[in-house]
Amino acid sequence: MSRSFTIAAAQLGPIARDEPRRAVVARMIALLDRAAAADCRFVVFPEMALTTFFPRWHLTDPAEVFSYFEESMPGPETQPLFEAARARGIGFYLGYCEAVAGRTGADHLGFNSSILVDPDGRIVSRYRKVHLPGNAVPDDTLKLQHLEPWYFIDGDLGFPVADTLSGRVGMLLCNDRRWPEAWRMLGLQGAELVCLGYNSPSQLPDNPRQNPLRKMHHLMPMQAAAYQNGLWIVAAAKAGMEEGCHMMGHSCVIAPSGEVVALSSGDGDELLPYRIDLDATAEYKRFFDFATYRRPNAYGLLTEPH
Ligand code: CDV
Repeated sequence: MSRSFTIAAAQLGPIARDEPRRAVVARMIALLDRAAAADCRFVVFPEMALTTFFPRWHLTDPAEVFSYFEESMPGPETQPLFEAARARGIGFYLGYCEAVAGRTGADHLGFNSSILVDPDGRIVSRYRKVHLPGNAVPDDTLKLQHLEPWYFIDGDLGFPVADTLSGRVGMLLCNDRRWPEAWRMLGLQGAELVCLGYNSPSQLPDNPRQNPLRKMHHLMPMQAAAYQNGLWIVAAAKAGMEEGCHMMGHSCVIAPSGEVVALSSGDGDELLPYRIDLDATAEYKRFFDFATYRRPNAYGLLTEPH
């Protein structure tokens, strides 16, 4: 199978608090139609792609919190997405909230997860977000809450890499992209492509000095990570004004050179196809040649708690 193929970031515009899964899945299938027309083999959907980004609120009704989680994947409402992708011969990355059986209450009901589904419709890998940003307990004095450590359990699967799409493919979720350790864990396993979905507000009302830097702080760590680990990155946003919070778009494809080779232009549902060649990773992997040049003996602090 060729190691050169077309892949796409499938950016989603805002999802309303009361928007049913069925409607969101229909939007995703429309993006799959566009992906099929662009001859894509794989598409990357955002983090928490099936619902609104609820961790921006301190929700106290357990039933509402539970409604944002999936008890099975695929489940009755996501099965049509799997079928549509398989019928078109397209694999996908999907971010969603994974419920853990037996949990009750309004907090720690499960994981912020993603899966890789191959073009035959098989789930080949699962990731649970490691870097959960924001507050571990609600703080109603903040202008914008971000309660991932309150709603989710810390990811416990490490940083898996799957042999699929004729290469080695890893996954990350949103805030992970700002952590070099996450990328290195994937680079050390030979990842050639990393898929990442995100929900990032355009403005940080509690840290307004960072607002003009938001785009740079989004792209810069990924450009460095692509170059330093010799891998492709496809990152898909939830974009636009979602329930009063503007989510940054800027879905992108980043080459192993560190160059941003494709960037989304709008705030809505948008497909960003780009032809990648996994063999283009080789010259960068050769340059950094981890086995020869890394000095793990000098890096002890990296794995020590501080
Ligand atoms: N979903 C995220 O992980 N969002 C964070 C926010 C809190 C800044 C991000 O790193 O984009």
